[in-house]
Amino acid sequence: MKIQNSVKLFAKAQTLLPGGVDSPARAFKAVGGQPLFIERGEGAYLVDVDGNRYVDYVLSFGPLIRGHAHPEVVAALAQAAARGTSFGAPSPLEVELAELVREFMPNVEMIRFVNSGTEATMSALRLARAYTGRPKIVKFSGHYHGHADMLLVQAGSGVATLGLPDSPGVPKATVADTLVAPYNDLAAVQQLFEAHRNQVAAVIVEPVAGNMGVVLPQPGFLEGLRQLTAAGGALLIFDEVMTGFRVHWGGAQALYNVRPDITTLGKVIGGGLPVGAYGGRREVMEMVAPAGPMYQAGTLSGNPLAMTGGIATLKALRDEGVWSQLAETTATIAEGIGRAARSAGVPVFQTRMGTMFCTFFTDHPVRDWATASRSDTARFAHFFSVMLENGVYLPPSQFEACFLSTAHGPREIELTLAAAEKALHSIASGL
Ligand code: KE4
Repeated sequence: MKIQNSVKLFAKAQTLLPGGVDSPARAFKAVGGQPLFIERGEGAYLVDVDGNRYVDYVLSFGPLIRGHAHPEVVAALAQAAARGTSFGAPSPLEVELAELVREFMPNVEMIRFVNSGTEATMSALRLARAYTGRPKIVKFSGHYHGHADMLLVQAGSGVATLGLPDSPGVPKATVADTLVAPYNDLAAVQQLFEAHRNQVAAVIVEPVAGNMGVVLPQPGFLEGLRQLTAAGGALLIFDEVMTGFRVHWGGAQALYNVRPDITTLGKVIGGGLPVGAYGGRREVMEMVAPAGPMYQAGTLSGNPLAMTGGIATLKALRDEGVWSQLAETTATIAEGIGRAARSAGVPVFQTRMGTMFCTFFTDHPVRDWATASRSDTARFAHFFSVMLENGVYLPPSQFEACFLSTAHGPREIELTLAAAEKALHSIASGL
């Protein structure tokens, strides 16, 4: 595969951008080689600057559920841009997207749009602390909620991929109130509540974990968190930045029928434009300035382009036929990779939910960070590389999720499973 233009660009990028990228998750550090520079996206495909085409399962790490450059999304964005890109004043588009979100997620009675998932979770925690008057927050190891200081503790995604102990530059005082429990371990959360009685403002959870690979909640876990937080006077925050409109059209809260107090969103609700949001029960959200005293603001919050991208995307997801098609395609691909692994004699543990899936290179079930982190990352790197050589672009880490779009169809399934066959037999033969 010729990649000399990417090689030239990466050499130059490294003199201008730390590590040559604008997000560590793209750096290929865990899979070897170097990042490919992308010239354009087309439906289910990426095309790099050397003209190589790949079936794309990153989809910008989740946002592009309608695929790259969907004509309806592009046309809507072009029209919106021609009317002005940002007003520093409210626009009808914020109202329209807020109503659309509430149509899919009735628990989100009120919402505040921001510009990233990080801003959403950072603001949600400030809100929980303001509402409860308490200092502590509980998160789960291997969960990633963006890069706000107080959440960079035993985080997933790029932090886990790079094997960082956490991050320098985060003062101990800032994380003194961040408590960590293993995912799927209700007893551990109970112990934290007992050890810090009346101190816990909120539990924040990825209801389906997507930043240590895809790891599902054990039966009763989310319901247990709901009971524990209600009994302990704390708020339950579902970080659905990734799972929102991905594991189910109503998010994990619809799938598992658990009502969080606050939901954070991002990715799909911007259709590929920079966006985030936090929302939830009206009495909680009315703490947020200017309705209430908790301050949070943003120059481009709710900007017309991000709102338009979200509206053009969510409107297409109203059709339940879209969901059954997406879930069926996801299952076909995941099951096909599983069959190829079994026929090659390579042990894998596969997980999927809705339009997200993951192949762990391990011979035991994965239910938390401790079990996910025992995966054979060298085998994953080998799998990633052979898939890439055969025209399939996966997230460059064992600890990320693969995503589907409505643009992935029979041809993409065929290409993907043929590549998987080669990759898994290559692993088996030790090539
Ligand atoms: P952003 O600040 O990157 O928009 O969102 C942070 C965030 C919050 N919550 C969850 C559950 C998330 O998955 C994310 C971001 N996801 C990663 C993918 N693992 C973004 C990729 C990247 O950092 O480049």
